[in-house]
Amino acid sequence: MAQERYFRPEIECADPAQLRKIQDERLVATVKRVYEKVPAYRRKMEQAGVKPADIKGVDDLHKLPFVTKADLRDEYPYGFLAEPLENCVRIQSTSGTTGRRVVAFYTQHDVDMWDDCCARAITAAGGTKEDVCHVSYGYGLFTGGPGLNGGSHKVGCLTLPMSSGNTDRQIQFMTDLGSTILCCTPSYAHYLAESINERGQRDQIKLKAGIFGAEAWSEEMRRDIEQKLGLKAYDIYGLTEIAGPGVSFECSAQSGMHINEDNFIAEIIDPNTGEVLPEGTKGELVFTCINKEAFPLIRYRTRDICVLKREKCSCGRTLIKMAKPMGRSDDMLIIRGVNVFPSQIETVLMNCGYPANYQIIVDRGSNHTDTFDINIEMTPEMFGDTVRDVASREKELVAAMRAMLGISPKIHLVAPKSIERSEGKAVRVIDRRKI
Ligand code: DLL
Repeated sequence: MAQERYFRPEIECADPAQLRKIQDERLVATVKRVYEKVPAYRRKMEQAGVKPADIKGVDDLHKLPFVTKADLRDEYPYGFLAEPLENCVRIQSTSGTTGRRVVAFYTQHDVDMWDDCCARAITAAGGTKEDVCHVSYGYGLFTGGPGLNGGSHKVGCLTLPMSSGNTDRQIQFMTDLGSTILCCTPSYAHYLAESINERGQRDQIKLKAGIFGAEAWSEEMRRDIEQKLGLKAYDIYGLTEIAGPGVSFECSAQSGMHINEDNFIAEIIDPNTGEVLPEGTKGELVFTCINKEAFPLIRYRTRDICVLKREKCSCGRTLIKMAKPMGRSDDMLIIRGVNVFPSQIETVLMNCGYPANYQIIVDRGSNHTDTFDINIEMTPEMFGDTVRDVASREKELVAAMRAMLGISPKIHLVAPKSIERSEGKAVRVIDRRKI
């Protein structure tokens, strides 16, 4: 690890008590600053009866009110801005598919801090200045492309700012320029893997690592991509409101993502009561930014359902780890009264040998009960099966889904490549009940 430029053992492998001291100091300073500079925070804190002097460190964090996506929308665009606009150098924004966009502001300090987080992630995936880092996350308002691009520059990799789409060009640059690290969503990595193998170009690619995130993906999907592309796949997590990718990142142990705790404090709460839950308990992830100037959100509710664990990692890092989020609490489907996460469906499909694409369709039937259908692509080998073989495969899948979910979907095996591919985050669920 000695020559890796963005491995920071004094932070990443620090004694937890030492890290806590940094967090205490930064939290106190941040709370004081937002109270003075952001009327929306002052109002919220006054309503909760808390003053900056009540916050002496992380132990007092629970006294502060939460910030939700609805708060950000109400205060759009400048309501949570903690710096004069003239000190800001960038915005990034959420896609706004479920309502008004959220705009996050960055000063140069904030961009540098975020790039450092992504540089740590690339370094943890084995990246050095010898690497060719192929960034196929979207560029623009989405944070994926700009974040990994900045991290790759800092590490000193040769950076290929590909953005998403145009699969032919992606594969051509990958082979011509010898890309060694691929950064994109896991669903796009899976699509690229299929395309590369179909074209018989697997032995022309030199990928050794993939940095995949921005959507929930299963362990089974990880193994499938690793095997198809001959690389080691690392998870990366983040969200626009907090920074973008690099809030947490996976290391060689591949057993959860280390949170950059010198910049972000993580908590797990009960999503119904808001009560803080002990480490190791499943609940909603909440983040507090302690090293940001322009948009330092405090106790931001992510809606992501997840578990935190602090353990000595084989990589040497002591930063707390978060498990793979199993989905957002607002992604959770309630079908005929049963809670269903798309990631559970993906696990069943991968275990049963269906590594291709799928889509879940929920609707309200004529008798007002929910209908629950899953379209699943067959592999090219299965496509030659007889009608009877297909029917028996569908029956097997219904049984496996019932065992995992407790309810039975209607399964439809469809032709390979017949479900539309996404170049960014995959669209796994169509819920027509809301329309
Ligand atoms: O997805 C930032 C990002 C870009 C992360 C590239 C990783 C790589 P948003 O578009 O604001 O930001 O979406 C944030 O995506 O709250 C999670 O629900 C989900 N998400 C992000 N990373 C992961 C992951 C970017 N590794 C929302 N696993 C988050 C599961 C993830 N879900």
